[in-house]
Amino acid sequence: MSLLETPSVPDIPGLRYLPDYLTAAEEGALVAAIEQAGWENGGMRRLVRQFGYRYSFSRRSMAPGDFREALPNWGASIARRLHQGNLLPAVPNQMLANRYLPGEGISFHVDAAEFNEIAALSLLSACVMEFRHGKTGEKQKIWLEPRSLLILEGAARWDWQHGIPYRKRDRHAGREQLREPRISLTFRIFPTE
Ligand SMILES: O=C(O)CCC(=O)C(=O)O
Repeated sequence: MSLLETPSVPDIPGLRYLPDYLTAAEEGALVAAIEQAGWENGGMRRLVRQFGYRYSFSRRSMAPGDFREALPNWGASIARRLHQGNLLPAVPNQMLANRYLPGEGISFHVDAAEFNEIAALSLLSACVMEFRHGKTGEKQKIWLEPRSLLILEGAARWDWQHGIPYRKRDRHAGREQLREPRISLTFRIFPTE
């Protein structure tokens, strides 16, 4: 394998990758529901829409008073499924949709400390997600396919930053893969007790 290719799943403790977590019909229904809910221009280089607790990107924090609305039914059923399938320790009460056009990404970051475990669904397009260890700088990559689920807990959640490079194509499986518009749906738990 060439050095430029993306290995399948990196060996990072606490990282779990579940391909085909959703059916194509479920993916289509989720995309339609998100598009109908509409997007916010949060001043970032991608569109977002938050549901449930609203994290303040400008304040970089969240507090109990930041609860706005229950998750809509279509999100609540995925949230329950994540908990019932033992993928998350509680039913997530925050959901963030991100919309990336080809060329857009998200800088390396560790999610806000107010949340604990994270689950992220990929919809519509594949892309590379990169991981960078906070202390050693070691880098790893994962190829996120549409309809897959990524779980980050433990070291993968706290010791490694994750990000999506700002570019229009990724190299995977020996060839250049053009990105399509991609939506991710991130489920997080804001402990309230
Ligand atoms: O788009 C993704 O899969 C990841 C999104 C993310 O890292 C975030 O919302 O903090």
